[in-house]
Amino acid sequence: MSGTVGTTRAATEPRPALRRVLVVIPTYNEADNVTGIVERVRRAAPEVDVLVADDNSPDGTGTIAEAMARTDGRVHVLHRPGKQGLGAAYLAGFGWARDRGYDAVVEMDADGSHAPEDLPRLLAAAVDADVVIGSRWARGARVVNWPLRRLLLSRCGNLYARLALGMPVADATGGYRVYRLGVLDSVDLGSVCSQGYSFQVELSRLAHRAGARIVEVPITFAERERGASKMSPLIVAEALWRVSVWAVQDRRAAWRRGLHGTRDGQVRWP
Ligand SMILES: Nc1nc2c(ncn2[C@@H]2O[C@H](COP(=O)(O)OP(=O)(O)O)[C@@H](O)[C@H]2O)c(=O)[nH]1
Ligand SMILES: [Mg+2]
Repeated sequence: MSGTVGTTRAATEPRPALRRVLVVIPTYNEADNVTGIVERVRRAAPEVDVLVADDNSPDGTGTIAEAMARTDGRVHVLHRPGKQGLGAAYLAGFGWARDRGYDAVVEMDADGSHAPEDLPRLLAAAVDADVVIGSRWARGARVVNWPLRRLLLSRCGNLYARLALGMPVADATGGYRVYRLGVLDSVDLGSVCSQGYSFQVELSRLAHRAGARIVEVPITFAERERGASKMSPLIVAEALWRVSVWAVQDRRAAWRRGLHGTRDGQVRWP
């Protein structure tokens, strides 16, 4: 394990046991993947529940998930009216978890890039952390079969996010995570504006600023084998734009409060 950040609560300070965990899997046109991923989660971590948050996928993903939910009481489906982006699907999933008294939520892609077999390791790390990131860029992690342009995008995006926002997180854009509900309750989720993948950066930033203890656990991330990626230039542009705006806002706020930027341009929070 590596990359521990956030110090408000000491590593040794006991955190409540994670009794009820919900894995939220956002889906849009994942008919070829949804059955396999849910089955793998159930096998890898039989004690956790699964919520498929489907945006009314035209390929029938929601119907397939519904059939699984009928035969497995730990599988649930949240049918959403239409494609509204990853961020909105996760926020709806988090709300679903809070309403039902879960202790933690897990974010996981449907396409197999995030191996459910790594979940026990992530949950073990959450025993003394508020947020656990399954990290592609922590020491010991591997990225398999990703095209060079995606590798570069992820590397550069994370570097930019880290420098611009002063967050010592190696994989701020990664989407394999555990959040304790307490952390989500301590941040203003109503202020979250990201629609696409900048959602992950936005939540990292909010959690970091709230003093959450964020731990990165190395994972092996593999490119999807079936179905199409929903990544688009618009999603990249949104992330770039939002990170830049947050960076300016952070510096303005620090300046107003009379805080000093560090020599590397990062902002230290009180
Ligand atoms: N509910 C929902 N899920 C989405 C949406 N966009 C992407 N996803 C899901 O988010 C996960 C990651 O998307 P993916 O296309 O694999 O992105 P990539 O790994 O960056 O290429 C997958 O499970 C997608 O089905 C959306 O608008 N709504
Ligand atoms: Mg993917």
